[in-house]
Amino acid sequence: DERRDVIVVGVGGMGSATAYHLADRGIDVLGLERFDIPHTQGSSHGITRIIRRAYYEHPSYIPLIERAYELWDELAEETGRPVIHRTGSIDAGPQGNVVFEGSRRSCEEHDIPHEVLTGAELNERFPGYDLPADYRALYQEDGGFVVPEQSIIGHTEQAQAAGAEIRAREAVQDWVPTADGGVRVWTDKAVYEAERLVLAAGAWNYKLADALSGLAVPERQALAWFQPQTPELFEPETLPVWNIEVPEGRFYGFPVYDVPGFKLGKYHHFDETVDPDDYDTDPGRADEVLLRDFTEKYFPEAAGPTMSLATCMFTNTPDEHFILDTLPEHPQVTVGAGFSGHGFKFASVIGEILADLTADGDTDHAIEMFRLDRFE
Ligand code: PYC
Repeated sequence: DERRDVIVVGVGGMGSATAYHLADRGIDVLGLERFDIPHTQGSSHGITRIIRRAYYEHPSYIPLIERAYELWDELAEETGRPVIHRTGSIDAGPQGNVVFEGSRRSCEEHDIPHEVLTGAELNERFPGYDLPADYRALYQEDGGFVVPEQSIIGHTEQAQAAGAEIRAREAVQDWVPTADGGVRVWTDKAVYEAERLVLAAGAWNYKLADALSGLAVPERQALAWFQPQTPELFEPETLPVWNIEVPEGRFYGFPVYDVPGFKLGKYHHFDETVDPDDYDTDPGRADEVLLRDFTEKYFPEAAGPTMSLATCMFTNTPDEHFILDTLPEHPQVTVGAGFSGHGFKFASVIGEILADLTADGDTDHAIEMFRLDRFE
């Protein structure tokens, strides 16, 4: 095989966007995906991912989310695919809680329009919710969800249209730097060479870079979809996406879309660190019970029969902020890793950032917070 400009490892949420942005700049890209495009083995399946401008995790994410929204709208327009839906977002919890207070801080610092509601006001305005009356909720009208499978397909189509070659069912096994500053990559089917390498392999990234050891740790998650008893309260028009902290933990969820059920999950579910090649991918009774108990208490009209269950993975960093950088020992290798359960909404802009780091060695986006040297 001839030498490529760039090989992208992993053509999921982040890799497909990166392949698109590189190819769009006229760069010769080979994208390698070990499963299918799209697939359900990693972190980019399950039909819906929250997108929100109210960013309780840190105000530094706001400039990135603004660009992510622009790029999602462009992708929707250029491909005709329904990749983004606006429902409004709710970030709520007991008074003083970080989900509410952090969201309010990010909105205030960045002049993002928002409304503050009590739990009682929230329950009245959006009657699918049944939160304690004295909770605090922040409503932000631009919140909603992105559709991971559609965006992977859309970015892949766009990448291919711009000349990228994408190969699925081909697993990268190893890579080495070459004497001339490039890389050699072994898969289960072939050996390739390239000037640069992008690691966008999600939960598998730590197996491809020693520098990520202990810094991008996969964790098993579970999702449930329950049939609402009062469907009209749980439609995209009537139920904003939500992040809510309660004494049982931090949960998140969505109106009914595509799968016929109200979808929810709990952050860090059972705190189970896993090997992505060897863990229990089958959802079980304990997963279902945890999510049903929460639903019965806080969204009682949604707690009808189970429609679907699934598992997926988070890949957590120690501070739960992303890793976006080149490898210190190997500047020809770019990494996008450790999205810690809140990355998909940014996939459109992560593709642009990883393309910048790969093509130019740097980016105009503010990514200081995401560099590897913060862990030193
Ligand atoms: O970032 O809003 C979010 C989110 C919801 C579930 C996991 N992450």
